[in-house]
Amino acid sequence: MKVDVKTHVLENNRTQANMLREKFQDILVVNMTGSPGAGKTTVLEQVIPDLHKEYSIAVIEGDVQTSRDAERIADLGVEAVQINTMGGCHLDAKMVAGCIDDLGKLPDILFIENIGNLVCPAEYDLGEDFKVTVLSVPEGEDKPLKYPGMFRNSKAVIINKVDLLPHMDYDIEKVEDEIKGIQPHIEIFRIGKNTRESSALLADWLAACLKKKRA
Ligand SMILES: Nc1nc2c(ncn2[C@@H]2O[C@H](COP(=O)(O)OP(=O)(O)O)[C@@H](O)[C@H]2O)c(=O)[nH]1
Ligand SMILES: [Mg+2]
Repeated sequence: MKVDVKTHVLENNRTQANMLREKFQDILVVNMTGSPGAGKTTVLEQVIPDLHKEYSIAVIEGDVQTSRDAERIADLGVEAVQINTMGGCHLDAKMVAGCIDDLGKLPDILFIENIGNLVCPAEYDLGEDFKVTVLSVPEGEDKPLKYPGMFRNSKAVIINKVDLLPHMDYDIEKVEDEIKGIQPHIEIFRIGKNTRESSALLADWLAACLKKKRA
């Protein structure tokens, strides 16, 4: 008998994720994905202070090791829980379920920062409303076409570090067209250091997603 291990693992994960989604009925859960160093934690540091004026926020931080990102988030005055996968290349729904009670009361918006990787996090449902992928200019123009699964499974993409565009050979319009070629309805946000308005747009969009879910 042939057993398709990958399908079996993903089905088990989906069952657990659906149980989480029941729990998350009244809150917005955003699974943040992207390569190591793309700027996932930095983007959270930019949007959380805006959103925290009106909403309670918590963050689950996934990392292979260390609690550095959770400490950065805790410095913003919001709750942060760290999951260390000790070598694992993605978070799964069981890991999220295992730490959700550490948060106490569920917040209005829960961010889950996934392990830095454009491959397997695309396939693991964590009970989230949607994935937001952070892509950064120094990674190069070719990443959406090389890792289409991540873009197909994301509701929004942030092209981060746009402040570096003048120093790089990077055609941002072409990259955006290629992302839309993979997923025509995707939202795209350009964010960069010293461009505050753009992270404010992302914060507004996330708040609108929460309001729509609760309407
Ligand atoms: N120039 C520039 N650097 C950035 C920007 N966002 C993040 N970085 C830098 O990129 C590095 C990785 O950021 P981090 O948020 O830790 O990435 P993560 O691994 O995806 O969470 C840090 O040194 C940040 O200061 C940006 O918009 N512009
Ligand atoms: Mg990080």
